[in-house]
Amino acid sequence: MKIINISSIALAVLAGGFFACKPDNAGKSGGSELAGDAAQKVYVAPGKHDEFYNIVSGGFNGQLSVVGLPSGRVLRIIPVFSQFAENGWGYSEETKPMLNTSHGFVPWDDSHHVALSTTNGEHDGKWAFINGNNTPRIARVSLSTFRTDEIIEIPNSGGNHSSPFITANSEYAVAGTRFSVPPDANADVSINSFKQNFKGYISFISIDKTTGRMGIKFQLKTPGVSFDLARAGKGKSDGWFFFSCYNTEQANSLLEVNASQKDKDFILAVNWKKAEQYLAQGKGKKEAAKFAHNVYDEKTHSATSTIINEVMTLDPKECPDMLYFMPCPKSPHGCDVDPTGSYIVGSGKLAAVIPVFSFDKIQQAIAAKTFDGSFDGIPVLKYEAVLHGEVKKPGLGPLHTEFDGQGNAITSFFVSSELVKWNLQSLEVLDRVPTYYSVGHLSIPGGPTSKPHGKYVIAYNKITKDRYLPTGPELTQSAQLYDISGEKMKLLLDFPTIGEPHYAEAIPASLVEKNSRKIFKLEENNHPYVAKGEKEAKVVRKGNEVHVYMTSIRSHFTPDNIEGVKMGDDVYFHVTNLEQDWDVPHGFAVRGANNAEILIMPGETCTLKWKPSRVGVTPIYCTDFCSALHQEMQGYVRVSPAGSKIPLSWGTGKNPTAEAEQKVAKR
Ligand code: K7E
Ligand code: CUA
Repeated sequence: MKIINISSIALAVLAGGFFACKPDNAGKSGGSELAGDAAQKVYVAPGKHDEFYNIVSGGFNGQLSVVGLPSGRVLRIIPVFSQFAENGWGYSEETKPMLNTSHGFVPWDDSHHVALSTTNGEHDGKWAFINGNNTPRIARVSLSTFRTDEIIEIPNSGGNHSSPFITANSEYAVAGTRFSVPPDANADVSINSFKQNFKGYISFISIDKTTGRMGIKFQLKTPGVSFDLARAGKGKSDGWFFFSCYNTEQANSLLEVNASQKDKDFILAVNWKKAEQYLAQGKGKKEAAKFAHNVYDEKTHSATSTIINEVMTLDPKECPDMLYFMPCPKSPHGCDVDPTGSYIVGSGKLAAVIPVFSFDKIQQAIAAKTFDGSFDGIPVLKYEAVLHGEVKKPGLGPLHTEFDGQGNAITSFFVSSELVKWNLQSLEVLDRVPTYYSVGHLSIPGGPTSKPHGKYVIAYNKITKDRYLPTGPELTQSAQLYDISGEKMKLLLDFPTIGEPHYAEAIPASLVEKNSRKIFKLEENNHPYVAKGEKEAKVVRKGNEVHVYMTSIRSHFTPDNIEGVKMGDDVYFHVTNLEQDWDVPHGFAVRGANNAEILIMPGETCTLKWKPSRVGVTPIYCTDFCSALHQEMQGYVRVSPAGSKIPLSWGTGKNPTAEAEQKVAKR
């Protein structure tokens, strides 16, 4: 009884503090902060392009969206971890392997963080990386095709939240496990044995410079805590990585209370160059693990999934001087590194200050062994010794910080619903603006890089209440765009988002648009079922499989009449789009297909599997309005009873049955 009382008081205190969200001047149509020339600043005239691509996580929809800034116009949804019936992602035979995991086919995930590739700490416009939290995965998306090219599963991990964050030269993307877990190879242990058996694994995923190909280079077996967010060092701190950790209490139940006990949790500083040295010295151990690695090949237009059965691990106990804990008040969420790499900003969700750590001081403290004891064998650096200073009374519930490249930082405050700008040197608060409401992440174009592009900050809000037309119990989540070019931040625009945007990055259009892919070359199409011209179109029976090598071009399919399919057959429509013009996809759908349509890009081959459910003639059609005669782009498939003698026949512009019957008669 007593215990319950204490818990509920603690809960009430925490919940009360944590869920208040409206700023003082809430309810006004946007506050006095709305810039007078806001409309002009976000207006992108018809036919004109936006200045930035905003690559936005879809949260629980497992996708990415691409938004133009400053207009807020949605340009594309890129399916990543979730099936997408709009274009057949995860439904087409070619893309199904992309969603394979060690748990089998997993067609959904929860995505939080986007990371754009960098070279020398600056955006290079090549790839976007994004995490799947639930079934731990990292995906790589091409910024040339705007498609998911690769997905790698992370073993020894649960709730892949501290992920993916990348090093300055995109050598690695890291993934820190949110849930500490027992090693996959020996996981049947008592939950109560958390402190002995559970580990907080951090994975270093290598990225090939030219192809982008990922691989798990090694995992660090760190103490059982919860990793929340991370950033790589850059400039002077290149070679280091910083991870915020909570639940240093190592609780395994009622974390809301039990993981909020300590005054300070930690930021883990990882010397990853040192880890590489230990690896080269042979300190790594291969451990059994099981994870999928899925790669999409642009030439075969098909994905393959490979299951890998071991992973290289490094035990910090055998690798001294590689890891250090820094105390950080209290339950830190964001952990951000400024453009010069000199400062590491921790954001304690339950803290009243923002601690700013100095990389130089961290190095000095390590050299002088200014420790404050150790945690599970890892030295804890003395808080005061590594602190650059604290931002006092910044707001309530700091979550994330980005940088404007002018020596300032902007931090989001979930509880007090505001963005607060402060100076990195003086730690003085310079400006604050309300957000509507409960801002989570924020993004400055180039904010996490060595060279922020500045100009705007975008707040990604969790709650919108009265800001939009109501749509029933579920309201849109939203982004708010602020001008940060002047001394004061000025609200310019609200725009709704797709799913829950946790993090997003923005990149100048000039770095991306020139590389945008227009078509896939037909002569380079190595799909095993390609038909490179109408003459190659055919229908082939292999037992009860019927393979249709179909072509599409404005405005017909070849073949568009097919007979001889029987009940019990599995019909594979392999559709090649013969077009070699930009922006001319064709779609394909067949009545009764219980999966999706497919949308085939110029030069590509895509396969829809269909199992007929009844005898009769079934229409097929193109689903994408491709020409004035799109509505004529249709055909029929005749399905006869199992055991029927109707021969397999096909054609376009002729009567396939009559021809087939003639052939049969001649024999
Ligand atoms: Cu939304 Cu980055 Cu998952 Cu903070 S996290 S808000
Ligand atoms: Cu092809 Cu419509």
